[in-house]
Amino acid sequence: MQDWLKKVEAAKNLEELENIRIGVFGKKGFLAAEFLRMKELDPEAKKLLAKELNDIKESVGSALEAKKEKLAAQALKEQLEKEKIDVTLLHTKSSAGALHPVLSTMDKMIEYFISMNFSIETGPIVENDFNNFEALNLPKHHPARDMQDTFYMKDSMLLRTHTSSVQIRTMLSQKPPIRMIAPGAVCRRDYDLTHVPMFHQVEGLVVEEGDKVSFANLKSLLEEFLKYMFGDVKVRFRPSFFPFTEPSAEVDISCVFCGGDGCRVCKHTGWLEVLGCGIVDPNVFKAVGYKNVSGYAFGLGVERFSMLLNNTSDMRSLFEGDLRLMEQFV
Ligand code: 2U9
Repeated sequence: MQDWLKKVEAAKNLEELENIRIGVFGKKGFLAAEFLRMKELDPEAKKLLAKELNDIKESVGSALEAKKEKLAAQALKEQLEKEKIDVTLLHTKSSAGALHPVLSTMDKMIEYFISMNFSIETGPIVENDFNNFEALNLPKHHPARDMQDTFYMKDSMLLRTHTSSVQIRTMLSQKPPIRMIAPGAVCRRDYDLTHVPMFHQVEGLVVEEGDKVSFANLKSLLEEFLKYMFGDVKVRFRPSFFPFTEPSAEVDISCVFCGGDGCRVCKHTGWLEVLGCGIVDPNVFKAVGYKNVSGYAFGLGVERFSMLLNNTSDMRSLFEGDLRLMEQFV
């Protein structure tokens, strides 16, 4: 036994200690062999050997445990010493941060509308059915409410699918005239080259008493806006349909990559669709209790603008946090 204890004491590292443990306690180790030998002994000798072996088992076992703790503490100390970092040392290479391209694009949009005397309104992302759908002339069972597009939560709450719910909230709490934009995050169940499940919109709404508001007002506002964002581009309005506006239009700009000649980005049409807009549907005003008013509204996806301004081909790359992409915007 003294031999084993000496060996344990002399072990210089955890590996040596483990070899000693296997030598004593292992399947082919000292104790196993001794217990096997016991079978051949007479009862008295057997008793003596059993006691001796149990003593060895106990004292060598606890010596191993104690030594293991000591060696582990020593190993940790050595490792900490070796990997020590002086956090007070000066870092020679510092890098500047920058706004995320979606945020800087949104800021530029907000700048334009502030200059046009619009107020900035915000609202919650978790919305109720009335503000997100019902009040916007999207009755129950309308296809745009499909489970495919909307993230539903419990108690008939949902993640807003557009920021139009902010316009509804604003109309419910203020009287006309209203001249507002609602920038913010929205959520839809979509994920591919040109869609991510959380993206950003800027929507606008102008409401005046009587019939002061015209499509011509809307058209000139958006033409100026698109020239502010993209420089010298051509702008065209195409008839379209939205449940919350009537009449409605989609707005295209001449392709910012080929100047209208046709390329892969504009699918050889020379045009890029960037906005939706229209005269507010009377059903929307009815839902919020507005009478004798007229208004126009528009909506756009900020990521799409950011991608066109910065030549980004995959929308998902904007949200992967890859520094090699982000460093290009410093
Ligand atoms: C109220 C009344 C009308 C907002 C509008 C669009 C047209 C539109 C899309 C652009 C790209 C959404 O992000 S996108 O997928 N939006 O085309 N949005 S009119 O109309 C409103 C909003 C609120 C009370």
